[in-house]
Amino acid sequence: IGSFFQDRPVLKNPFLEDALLRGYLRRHLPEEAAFSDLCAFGERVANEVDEWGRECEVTPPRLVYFDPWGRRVDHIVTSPAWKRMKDLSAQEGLVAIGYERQCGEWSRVYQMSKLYIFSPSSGLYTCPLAMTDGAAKVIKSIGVSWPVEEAFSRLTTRQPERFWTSGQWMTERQGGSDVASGTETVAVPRTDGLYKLHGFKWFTSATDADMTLTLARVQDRMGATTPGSRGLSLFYAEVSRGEDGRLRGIEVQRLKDKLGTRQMPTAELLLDGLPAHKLSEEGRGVASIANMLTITRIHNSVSAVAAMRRVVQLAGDYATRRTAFGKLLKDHPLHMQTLARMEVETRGAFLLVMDVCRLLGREESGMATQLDTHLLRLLTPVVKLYTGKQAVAVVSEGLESFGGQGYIEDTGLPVLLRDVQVLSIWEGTTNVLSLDVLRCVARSSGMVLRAYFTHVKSLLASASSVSSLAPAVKAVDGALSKLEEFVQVAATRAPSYLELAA
Ligand code: MFK
Ligand code: FAD
Repeated sequence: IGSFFQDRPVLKNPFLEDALLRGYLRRHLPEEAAFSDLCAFGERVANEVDEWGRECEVTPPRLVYFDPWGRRVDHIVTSPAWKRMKDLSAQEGLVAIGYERQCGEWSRVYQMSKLYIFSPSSGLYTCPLAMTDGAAKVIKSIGVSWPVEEAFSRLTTRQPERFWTSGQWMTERQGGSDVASGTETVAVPRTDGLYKLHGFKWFTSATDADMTLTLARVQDRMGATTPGSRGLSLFYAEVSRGEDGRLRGIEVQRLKDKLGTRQMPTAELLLDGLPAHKLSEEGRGVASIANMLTITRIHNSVSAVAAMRRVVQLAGDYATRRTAFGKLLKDHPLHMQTLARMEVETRGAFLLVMDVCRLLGREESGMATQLDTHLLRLLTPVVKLYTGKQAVAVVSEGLESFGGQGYIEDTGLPVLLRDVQVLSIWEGTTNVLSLDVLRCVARSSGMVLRAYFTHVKSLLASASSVSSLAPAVKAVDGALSKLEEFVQVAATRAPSYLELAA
């Protein structure tokens, strides 16, 4: 069988290995404690958690419909590693940090840095965490009071035994992008002020969640509902079991058979009288869940750039171990040019993502200027759509840098590609987010875009000594001169889309 065996690429502490992350945090993060925490967590990810992530992939969830005696139970069986991820997430404060605000306006940067280190090793546990964070954000924006104060405290706790995750059930068979037309689920008022939900949710991820936020149309006494966006309201429901062991008001129709994200259950759910509380005013469902979309889209972007960083790190390590044509890959200039291009894409994406996290932190700690608020609104869809696409390109290139081994399942590399493919689809596809950008530009009559380009121009001016930035300055000037034209395009295209949706 020959005597040569190739050394595998080694995952080292992803915090210590990431000079850009550490440099960025050194410049901004005031708390030394946060540094120590990230360093210790990076060690844990490399030495312990990464294995669990692999275990989640090779032991995917399965659905048990019936107990041995024929009773319907709809039990989603997940791996022990997936359960450990839940406890770890609480202990490490992966949601809590964003709400404890230990680092003031930089708390979101701290939290997202931790998730960035965690994400490629997390066995997709970042998905329930994103929705959990999004649900906490919605509750906070609506007001932490009955009936959701207990839920809020559980979503944001560091105690594993109290920690809850949340789902986000929006998509129905007719429409995931156009939820305004696509939502058929109805909410029937009960005499005690609660509602019963009836409908079918076509995609529900991390369905082992303890609660969910979802959209439905309130039925009047005649059983009629209001169509379109203005008929949608936001609901909070707990996922619980009755004394008979059955899920209350839910039947799990089946689990999806997916290209990737296989570590995590994604189910089709029949809502058959699910007890729920209405959280928004009637007809304000989409606007009320928008805060969740902002948070989950930022998490999505963090996961995208984290996957890029991981493949670059592993490819860099492999280049020091693999020999071709008599020298290590790292000594082949053409190979290193490929890795350098991946590195540049990753750095650009990282800085954009972190800037959005910074803006989120400023907004939440009351430090945001009007410009910050506009930038956060504009850049959230931009960063999500850009990094979602870019991650597929970079991770795909990254797999090639391992040659044939990049295509082999048990190296743990192909899963990286499978899992990034979803990042441009869920939480708003690229085109839908592009239209969201147009909507945002049109609604502010271009003010938000002008603010953005002016901001970029001032950043470029502060680095004017770098002559290679001259083309960028020219491009920004060009964009500013065409702004009025673009706003008109946005104003004509965005409303037609909006009318369509209504
Ligand atoms: C690893 C990380 C993983 C992350 C977790 C992933 C798990 C998977 C979870 C999912 O995929 S959940 C499903 C996600 N679904 C989407 O993202 C839906 C994509 N479609 C859109 O985003 C559409 O643009 C939208 C549904 C919002 C269109 O709905 P409408 O009702 O036709 O929109 P309309 O009428 O323009 O807006 C209604 C209100 O919401 C307006 O407020 P006002 O009434 O006060 O004017 C809008 O301004 C507001 N709004 C809409 N989008 C917003 C927003 N506000 C802030 N930010 C936004 N992005
Ligand atoms: P469609 O809306 O039918 O879109 C089809 C195509 O048309 C897309 O390319 C889209 O960009 C394009 N398109 C649509 N409208 C326009 C337009 N106006 N202009 C131009 N192009 C347009 N949803 C949840 O609610 N909760 C979950 O937990 C969840 N988990 C998911 C997990 C996975 C693994 C996947 C794959 C999806 C999940 N989803 C979930 C659903 C996801 O959010 C939707 O699939 C997504 O929003 C797209 O909706 P759709 O599938 O109905 O596609």
